[in-house]
Amino acid sequence: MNMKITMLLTILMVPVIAFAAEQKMSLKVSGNCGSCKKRIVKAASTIDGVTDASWDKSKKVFTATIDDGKTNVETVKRAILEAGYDVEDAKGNDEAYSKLPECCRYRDVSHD
Ligand SMILES: [Cu+2]
Repeated sequence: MNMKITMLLTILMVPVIAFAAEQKMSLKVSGNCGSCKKRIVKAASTIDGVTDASWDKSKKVFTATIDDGKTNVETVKRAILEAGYDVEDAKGNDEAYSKLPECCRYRDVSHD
């Protein structure tokens, strides 16, 4: 293939690669109930580039689709920690946790 065509194809491919950045993510996130779910989903959804955020109450698993041109898993994880919820091995923000309604304090009470 001649050099000019190769270069042209390379240039044309760049936007395709740049926009094909959506990826699924999942994290283990502690929580108790529907209110926890709302807080977790809200914390993640406020980040630009996060869509389809959800949290499975029985599995304690958070899932979302992220546009990795705009954000990343680490940013989402930090937002959920800030809301007071434990993510994977990291402990959620204590101050935010202490402000949760009593029924949502998953470290002390469980609805399972
Ligand atoms: Cu709750």
